[in-house]
Amino acid sequence: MLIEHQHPKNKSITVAVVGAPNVGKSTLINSLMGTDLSIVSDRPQTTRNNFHCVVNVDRTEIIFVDTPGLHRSGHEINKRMNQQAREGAESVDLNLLLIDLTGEVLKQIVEFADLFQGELGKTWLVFTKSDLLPRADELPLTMVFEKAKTIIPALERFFYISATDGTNVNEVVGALCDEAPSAPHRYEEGEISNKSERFFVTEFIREQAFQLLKEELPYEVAVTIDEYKDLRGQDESGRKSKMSSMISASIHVNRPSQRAIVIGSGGSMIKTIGTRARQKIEAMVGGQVHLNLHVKVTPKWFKNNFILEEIGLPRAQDSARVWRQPSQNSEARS
Ligand SMILES: Nc1nc2c(ncn2[C@@H]2O[C@H](COP(=O)(O)OP(=O)(O)O)[C@@H](O)[C@H]2O)c(=O)[nH]1
Ligand SMILES: [Mg+2]
Repeated sequence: MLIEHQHPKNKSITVAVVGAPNVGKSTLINSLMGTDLSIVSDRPQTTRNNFHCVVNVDRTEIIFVDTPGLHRSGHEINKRMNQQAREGAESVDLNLLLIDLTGEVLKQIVEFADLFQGELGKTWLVFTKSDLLPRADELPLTMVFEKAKTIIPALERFFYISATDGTNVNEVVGALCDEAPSAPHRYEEGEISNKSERFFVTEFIREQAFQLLKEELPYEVAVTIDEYKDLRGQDESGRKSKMSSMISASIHVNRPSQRAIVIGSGGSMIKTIGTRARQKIEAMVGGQVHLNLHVKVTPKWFKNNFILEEIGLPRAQDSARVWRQPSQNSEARS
């Protein structure tokens, strides 16, 4: 029997979506997937981990790797996020380097080349947010692209798109399908990511906290799972459980004053975060979900290795806090 994902006509391509924070990487991926899997906000550094989002077009599997935006920062969490971005662009067939047309275009390209450090493989330049400019089609983008190639020689071609109104998005997808080599699919039908539902549950909770507390709470929120019971297909005393999952999660904040903000007066804010996150989780798992949220003050969680590992950010190459055995000399360690 022929297994569908090994059909001889199948093609598969893995594409890292890279660029500065806030250029629209996650928005583009969501619009291609037709579902809001990757969380989006109008503030930078929303995406913290790299992960796969799988789109199938006829017999072509396109595996998009969403990545955190590369940016300059000495903070431990940011170093780890940059590491995720660099690793996301490793061992892929192609990179889409997204550049925000509403910002300084060449500066973004120079900055990216500078921060990426490693060797960038085959890359296509994608100018984004064309809907925000009145005449994007009249911009001298070919000239900009030629200039960009002198900075990043791996650049092969360019597109300009709007993920919001769909301009040229199909052209990019078509080009990716043409580019895809013949290969068995890496994901089986119906699989959409390499990250677990558990991961997306924490993302959806963080997304609501971000969206609802824009002004008050900048980035100082992390979400961890305390308990996750998957009840799908389980019988309880002979009857099928109505509930799909029972989930307890903690929202970590840095300071007690932030805890009060997340809880809100009379618990109103945490209730809204919970309700909205639960609706997205229910859509994902396809059933009723019981979601229990706690707000914990975990001072400096963004430097805490335990929490960082828990939210999928292992140490980066340039991590500051490397545990060293006192008896070893530096040569033996390196
Ligand atoms: N007008 C417009 N806004 C966009 C477009 N793409 C993304 N955005 C907005 O830009 C912000 C950052 O998007 P996001 O996908 O989170 O960026 P990321 O950090 O690169 O993943 C959000 O407010 C998006 O709604 C676009 O094509 N047009
Ligand atoms: Mg993102």
